[in-house]
Amino acid sequence: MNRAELESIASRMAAKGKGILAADESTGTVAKRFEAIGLEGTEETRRSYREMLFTAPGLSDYISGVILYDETLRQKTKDGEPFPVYLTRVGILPGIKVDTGAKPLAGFPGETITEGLDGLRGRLAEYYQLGARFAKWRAVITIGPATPTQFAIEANAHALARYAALCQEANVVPIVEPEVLLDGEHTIERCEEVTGEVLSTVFRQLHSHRVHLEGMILKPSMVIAGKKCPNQASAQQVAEATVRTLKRYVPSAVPGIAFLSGGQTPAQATEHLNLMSQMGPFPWELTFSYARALQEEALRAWGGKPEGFAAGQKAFLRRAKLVALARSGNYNPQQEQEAA
Ligand code: 5MM
Repeated sequence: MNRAELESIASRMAAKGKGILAADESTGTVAKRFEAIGLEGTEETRRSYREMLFTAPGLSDYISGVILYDETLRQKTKDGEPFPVYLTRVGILPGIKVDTGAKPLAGFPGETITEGLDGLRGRLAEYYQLGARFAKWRAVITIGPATPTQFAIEANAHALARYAALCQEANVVPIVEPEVLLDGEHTIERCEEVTGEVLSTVFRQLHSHRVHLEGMILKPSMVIAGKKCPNQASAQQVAEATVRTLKRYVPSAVPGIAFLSGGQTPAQATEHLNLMSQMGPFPWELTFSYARALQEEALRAWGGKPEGFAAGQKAFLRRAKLVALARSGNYNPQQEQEAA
């Protein structure tokens, strides 16, 4: 493990004024996203969609790193340049999703365990050769009447920590993503309680696995009421509860916290981040690692058509700019009305 290299990559990922684009949707998830615009997911449609995003002019003003999927890491621009080589050339760090998905946890109905540890050491070595400098692993925690169980939290935290240790051994910065789903009827108070328990367990496991905290990024969900909860919290309440929870459970040695958007609308995810940024300074950089909130508008504007390429890039850059402003606390919700 080269601690200096890990720390330098982690601080570039969390660079001020920028954030991370999560474009690591697996084939099945892309198919679901493309369905919304009536497009079939093929290797070529996935490639051209990613090319539209990655080659948006000036993207590196807002984006420090992009999380790729295995297939995408091996694909090329239409000019024949491998995506990780292109991204590196324009000043954006390429990363790679290395988990193989959340699968049912045997004996624990309604809960999942994320798989992908077998063979991970070898895959990380290859990914590093292909240009990846950071990785991502997502654990999924579901809030329900009888979940999450302590066992599921512990099992997922253990897997996250094993993954993180293997990444650092390969000089790859781990993004540690324990997502508490916003699906369900739970209140914001229940989400705060569960998120606290999850973060506390994750950092205990990271410590036990000797993970170098200065060389990792945490990717948490925000503390938010379940989608079906009749009492939806205000944006201010979400920001306060999230910051309070992070202050309680995330060690100050962690250089960056990059939120996932989790199904919030682009405007909500932007506003929440903005409010939190205004509550700083914090011991860690507070930033974003959004997939849906950054891509939703771009996907629709692109529409899967070659003639939609420029419109897709325009919509994408507009949202990336707004989220980057929010990351510095300089976003104004009125900007939602303005065009790119
Ligand atoms: C929670 O999902 C991650 C962040 O995305 P959102 O901002 O949309 O919540 C995201 O990186 C996710 O892990 C990828 O989209 C990959 O998902 P799949 O389901 O394909 O592994």
